[in-house]
Amino acid sequence: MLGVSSLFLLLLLTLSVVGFSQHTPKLSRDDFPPGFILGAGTSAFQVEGAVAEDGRSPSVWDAYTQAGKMMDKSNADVTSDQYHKYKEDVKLMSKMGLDAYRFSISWSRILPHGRGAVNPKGVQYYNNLINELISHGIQPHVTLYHLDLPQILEDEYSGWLSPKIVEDFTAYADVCFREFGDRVAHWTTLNEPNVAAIASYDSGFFPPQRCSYSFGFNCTAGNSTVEPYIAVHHALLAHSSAAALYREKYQAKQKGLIGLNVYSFWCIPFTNSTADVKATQRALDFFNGWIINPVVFGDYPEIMKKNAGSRIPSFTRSESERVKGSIDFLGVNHYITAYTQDDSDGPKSNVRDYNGDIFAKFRLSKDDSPSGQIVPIGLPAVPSGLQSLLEYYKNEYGNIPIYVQENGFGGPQNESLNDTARVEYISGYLNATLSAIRNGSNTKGYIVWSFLDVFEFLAGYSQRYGFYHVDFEDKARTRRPKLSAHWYTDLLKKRKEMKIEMATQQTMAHPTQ
Ligand code: IFM
Repeated sequence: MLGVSSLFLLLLLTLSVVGFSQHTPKLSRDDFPPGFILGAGTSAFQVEGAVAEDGRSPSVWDAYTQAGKMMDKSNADVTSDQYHKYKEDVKLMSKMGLDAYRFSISWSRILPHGRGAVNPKGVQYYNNLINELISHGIQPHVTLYHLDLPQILEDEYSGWLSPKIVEDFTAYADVCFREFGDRVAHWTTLNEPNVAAIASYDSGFFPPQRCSYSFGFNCTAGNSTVEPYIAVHHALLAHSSAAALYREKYQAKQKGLIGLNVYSFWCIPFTNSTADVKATQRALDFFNGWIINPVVFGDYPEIMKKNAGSRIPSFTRSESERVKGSIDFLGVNHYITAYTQDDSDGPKSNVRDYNGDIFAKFRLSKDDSPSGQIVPIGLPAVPSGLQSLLEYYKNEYGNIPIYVQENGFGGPQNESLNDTARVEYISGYLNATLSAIRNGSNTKGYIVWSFLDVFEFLAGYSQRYGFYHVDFEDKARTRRPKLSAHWYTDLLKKRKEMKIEMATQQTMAHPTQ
């Protein structure tokens, strides 16, 4: 029989979670395999601010935002100010019980000229951040490049369109491995090279805003029929060169892993017609296989080579050998499932951009009107899409280790702290991840986008993904936890209490049992 004091304790425990009992995670950390990483992430440009401090030079995103090109005219000059508030942020992460914080390094903070002289203050900042994380028991998962190319390299040789980027990226990676690799066990070379190429060189939404007049928006130069393919080609060569360097020079001593990230769409046929089923496979090859086939098999998917012909570069034999097997893990960013419909009978032209080469149309929901391209973010949430995607990667790519490096819910600018939609979203996708693992997927971690509200590349400050609300009007950039932060904390930390709570609820519901 329970004594009065134990009953009181149990009542207290029950009351302490009653605030989010509706959203109490059904999952607990114990459901995941031992060593499974649960974390949250951001990226340098989106979160640091301090864009002109301590020797940092501008990136292409500084030039773009400062020229007033964002729809909301915003820039990231201060954004969430993590450069000055990293200690406060790491405390919050630690209070949440995060296993890992995924962040990226700003290339132009480390190498203000893009290459050559290292900026000691830049190195100091990342040393401070990494040390702070480690002293709080949080693993740093580091991405070397998250869209923020030093502007100086764009001006000098057009950045990712030139093969010169390979050497400069490798030299930058070398500095990072040398300076931080003794404490970093998870390196990701590039974030979303597929979306970066489409957005920068096909539609021209992102800097350097290059596209053909007939395919993109407001570009003054570019060629959407070839440049997306060229940019990805150089990205893959840069990735594999940095990975080779890491493996030859650092891995044995530092014992870390190196991976590459891909923005991973899931596609399902709009109807079960053979044409739609084939179009769906085509879309998966174009979106995801574009990046993953080379690093697993050493070449682009056959359908890409067929449809793009001479517009997609070829790997030489030695390039192919270097690219093949150049990842220890795959980083997966997942937000979208699209219904995919064949479009091979539509009007065809010999002049096609990357999107046109897919011969497919997309809808985010069955009732949408079809579009020739899918936007990289959007609703509705389809958690089963992530499960299917992870299982597809298991089956198609030899069950490679995977970290889900981004998945999260974008709320409106005036989102309330009671972000129940985010709790539901993340809980659904975590359950989907777990189902994939139970079906044999080698998924090793799940990292929520984002730890706190940040500057969004497409939406500026009009969209919020964070566990922590940031007041961008307030000079202090005050952080306030949303419901989702409490919920994730519960999932991460309170498993014992959760079990007691469940036992209590049962006792209370069935007192005689
Ligand atoms: O904020 C972005 C991130 O930089 C890249 N992946 C998608 C996120 C949400 O839009």
